[in-house]
Amino acid sequence: MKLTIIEYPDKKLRLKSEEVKVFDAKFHDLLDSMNDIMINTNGIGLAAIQVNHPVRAILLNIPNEDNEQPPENLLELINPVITKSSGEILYDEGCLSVPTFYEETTRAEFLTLSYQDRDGNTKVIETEGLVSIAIQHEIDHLEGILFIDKLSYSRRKKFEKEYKRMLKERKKS
Ligand code: Y12
Ligand code: CO
Repeated sequence: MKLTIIEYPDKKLRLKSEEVKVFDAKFHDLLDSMNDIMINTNGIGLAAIQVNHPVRAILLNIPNEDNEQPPENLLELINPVITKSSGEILYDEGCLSVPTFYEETTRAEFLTLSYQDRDGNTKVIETEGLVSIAIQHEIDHLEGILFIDKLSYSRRKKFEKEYKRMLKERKKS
């Protein structure tokens, strides 16, 4: 399946994603194609809405100590729900849909997450650190929320100016 990543300020990123109810070959093809584009664009997390599919599916592949993302480390989280969260952690977040921009964001450090796998089996995991950060970032996408929405008013204004300039420069080259 040919996919492209939607970038801010595309309004489609604001859609609320729908629950996945059918776990068929077409859905598996979407997940496989999402993984291809995530890895090929140096992403570590991707929500289906970022490739124009407003369904509650997210992928994560956090690089290991050697900065590799082996396929066995891929997490496919379908219809994820955070049932418990605690602690606080700060991280310089980036997003494939907001290229070139990074900003420190505060998230919960520890999560309990309920989700379904690609075949619809329900699972529960406990996460910490970067995995928790990535999960919260991606679940926000399912609600149409971007990490730039969490910026202060003045920081957001600065971001909008810099981002517009980046898009203009990119168009020229
Ligand atoms: C911690 C914080 C946020 C997440 C969400 C997932 N974010 C990403 O996967 C970000 C990827 C990213 C990749 C970039 O590299 C390229 O585009 C080649 C990038 O660089 C530029 O835009 C120039 C920015 C973001 C997970 C964990
Ligand atoms: Co993102």
